[in-house]
Amino acid sequence: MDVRYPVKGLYVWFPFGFDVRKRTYAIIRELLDKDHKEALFPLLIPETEFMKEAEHIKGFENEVYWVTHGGKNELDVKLALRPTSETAIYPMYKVWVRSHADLPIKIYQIVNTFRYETKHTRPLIRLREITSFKEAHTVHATWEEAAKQVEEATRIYQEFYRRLAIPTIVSKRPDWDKFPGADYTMAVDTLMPDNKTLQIGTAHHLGSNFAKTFDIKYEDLNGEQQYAHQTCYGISERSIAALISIHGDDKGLVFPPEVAPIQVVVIPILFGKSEEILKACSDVADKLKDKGMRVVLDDSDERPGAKYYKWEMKGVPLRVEIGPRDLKNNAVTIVRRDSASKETAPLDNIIEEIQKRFEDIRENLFVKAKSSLNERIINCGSLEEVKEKISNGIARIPWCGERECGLAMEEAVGAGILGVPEGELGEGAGNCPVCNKETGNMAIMAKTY
Ligand code: A5A
Ligand code: ZN
Repeated sequence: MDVRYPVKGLYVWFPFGFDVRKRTYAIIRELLDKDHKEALFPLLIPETEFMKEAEHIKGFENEVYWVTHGGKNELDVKLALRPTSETAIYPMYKVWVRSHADLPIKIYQIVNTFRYETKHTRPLIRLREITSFKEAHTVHATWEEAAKQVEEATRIYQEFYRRLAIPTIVSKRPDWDKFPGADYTMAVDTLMPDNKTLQIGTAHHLGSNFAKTFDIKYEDLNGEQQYAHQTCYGISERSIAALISIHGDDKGLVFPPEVAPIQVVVIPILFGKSEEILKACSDVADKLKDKGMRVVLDDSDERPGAKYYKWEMKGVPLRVEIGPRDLKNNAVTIVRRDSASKETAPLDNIIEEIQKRFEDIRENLFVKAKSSLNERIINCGSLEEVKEKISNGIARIPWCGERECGLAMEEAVGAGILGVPEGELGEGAGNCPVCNKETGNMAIMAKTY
């Protein structure tokens, strides 16, 4: 991103970054399109709609940008730049939902949203214009169905992050940290290289809280009017922050092939006259391109070493070299960006050789990232221990689940409780460090972005 744009918290996508964004968002679109519909709602929300849901307003009022004028005229009704789109979408859902037969509705949009963030802004992670806000909004007949949808949303997000080779932890946020207006919030977090966690997705059960304020009702099978139940879930370009921070190394970017702007660079290793080698290189490049791969043939005059350096920095997953010896053996040399391994492969089988490595790279990146995450989950027996070790990763400690105890734990440690994670990570045995009650729940605590 170009960070020189003259408004705080707003950044420019360079074409290269935008390419990564496009490929990353193609994955989330692919996953959602299986049973959601994509739509597009307006950016401006009238104050009268925005102010309907009390909790929601409380949560967002300090973050809203207001449009107050049209030219020189003051507007009768101020317009909010959406910080998120509940209050833009739900007045329409009121009109769209009539009967149980209209349900469920599952719609998403990918838009920019604006939040006047007061915490330190930074590219991709905390923006005032979130440029790549993917938000889904669903409507259901019952609370239970909506709860199922929240589960489905976290499943979809985990699948999305798995495609990006990013390991995640799903947990239910403590009550004091849930989305304004929600019954509860499920969050997807990952651990960044600097040992702070990044919330890279959330799914909220809205109950019928918004249905009541926006009057979203359906006629049930008995002809009675019932309030609908809703969910919403979102991800942002934080997904790309995680992608580049978690896989990158000291040489620069490392991408899973699926989202790499360039997947293969072909480099001729020339010693003097080498028409033959150049020809072999351009044949290989063409062959791969025909298969739909994103390939660059670097036949520039730079030295091979300078070329390696340049394409490594850009995160190109595979480098194919052809030198005199390769040519003689009807082979190529393939170098992997993720592991630096160098192997010879038969030229005749080049497509399969490349495809096989693409899959290996994604797996290897995931395994590496996952073990790096696991190594930084620290089991703690006391709050002193949490405080001492939290700068090394995620601290795991028993918690009875009571609000008072949780708040006291956060206060004592100077870091947040992410929640009680799903699965084994959230299960254990011990005593709450505040009230000393026995509990089977393990909470995770971390410094967060
Ligand atoms: N309507 C729901 C989906 C919503 O707004 N949820 S949310 O507030 O939790 O935002 C969804 C996700 O967007 C968050 O989990 C976080 O990953 C990301 N996000 C929130 N604020 C952001 C900001 N200022 N910059 C970048 N990403 C942000
Ligand atoms: Zn307790």
